[in-house]
Amino acid sequence: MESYNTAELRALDAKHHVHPFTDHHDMHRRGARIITGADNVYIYDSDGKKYLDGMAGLWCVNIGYGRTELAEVAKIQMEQLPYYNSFFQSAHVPAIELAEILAEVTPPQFKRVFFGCSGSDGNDTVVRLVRYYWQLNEQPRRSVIISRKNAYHGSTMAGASLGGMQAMHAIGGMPIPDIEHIEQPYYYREGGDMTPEEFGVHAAQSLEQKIIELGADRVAAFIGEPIQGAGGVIVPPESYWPEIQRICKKYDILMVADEVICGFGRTGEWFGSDAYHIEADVMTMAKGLSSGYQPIGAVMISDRVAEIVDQEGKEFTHGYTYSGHPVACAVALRNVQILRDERIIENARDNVMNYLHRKFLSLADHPLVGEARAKGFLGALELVKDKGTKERFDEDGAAGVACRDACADNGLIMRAVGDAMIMCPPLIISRLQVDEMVEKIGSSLDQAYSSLKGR
Ligand code: PXG
Repeated sequence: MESYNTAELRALDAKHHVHPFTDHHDMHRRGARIITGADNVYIYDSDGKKYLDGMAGLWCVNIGYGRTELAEVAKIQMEQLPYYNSFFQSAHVPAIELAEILAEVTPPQFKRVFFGCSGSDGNDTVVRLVRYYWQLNEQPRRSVIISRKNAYHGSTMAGASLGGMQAMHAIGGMPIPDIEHIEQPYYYREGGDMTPEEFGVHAAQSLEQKIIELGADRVAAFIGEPIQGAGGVIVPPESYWPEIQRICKKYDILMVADEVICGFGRTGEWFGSDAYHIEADVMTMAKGLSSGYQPIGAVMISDRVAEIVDQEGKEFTHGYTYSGHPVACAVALRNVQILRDERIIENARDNVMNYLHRKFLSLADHPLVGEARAKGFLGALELVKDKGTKERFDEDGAAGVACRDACADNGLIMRAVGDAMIMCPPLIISRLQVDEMVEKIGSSLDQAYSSLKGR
């Protein structure tokens, strides 16, 4: 194994490298974790320490690490055609083939796709696309897009504006005009005395209230993640999406499913839209599209919305240099073929998912855990001081950080969202590896619990 000088790498990192969403002072005081290799569900740092990656990278490495076929197709594609664009009436084979397979694996209303490089630029595409759609339909006043508080749709101006993260808006100039936010279906914290089913309908009805307040003739689209990921794995009650769907249909509003996390098997189905029977008009995808092996995103366009490309003499004035990048497309194509041909999603759902749920949900017995919830290969633990009152530890996020750090010490990567601990492992995780993950979470909870009690 190659050896690294961790101290030197950390010093260089501190000197030159600006990280996303990072408190640099804190990171450099502790020393950045420098990841140097990965295989299957494990990653390795520069000191040779092994971690089970309970976050699949950043919610993306669905097929797991170490699939050398993906490296091979990248090499072959780079040698043959490393770059060409798809502007000005040109195309290339990887983009054409990827578009075809995406039409096959996505819900039946989708036959067209627009490529980008990430989920964020995909949602910028969405904003422009749905507004353009209504312009073509001679309803240009329909420009408002309704999203939800605590949603995450990316970090570009449009993505962060669609997102409902107050800290991101606080930087200024956000949200951009004509973006509105409604309630989220967060039952544990906001359900009050309602049953989950009552609350699901109630939360969805804040969409109808907002439409009435704005006037339906102003509303272009609603956008939502089938399950909010970065917001803390908010699994909606089963009554939520049918009510959202009913409202969108009633007011003729486009439904946009942000499948950046939920897509490509995360929920146990190919798409979150399949899991919740959402009939989306537009779908944003990234992450699992290439399992993170290449940066690529895509926006699926339904037959209804396809008039934006089907009108003669009209042009959707939008595109990126790397829209449909041949290497990224070739790698994504092979990734989707592997998911399909090896039946990775179906095997994960049929052989591991229920076992994972049983094990993970049993963590609810721990004194620190107010609620454990899971759907597909996503899960969250709400950490509380008092299970009965749901009271948090004094400093918001303290329990999450304590537990996340204990996990890392124990060789497990988990993400803390405030006081929720998140898991999102590669879909190839085995039952044995589930045991290992849940055991490590259990001992990390014990350690976090004793350190928090001692404060
Ligand atoms: N939509 C959703 C639902 C996402 O989760 C994006 C869009 C933006 O994708 P890109 O590829 O531009 O990052 C995301 C990304 C976190 C975290 O801390 C989550 C994301 C990205 C970075 C961090 O949980 N999700």
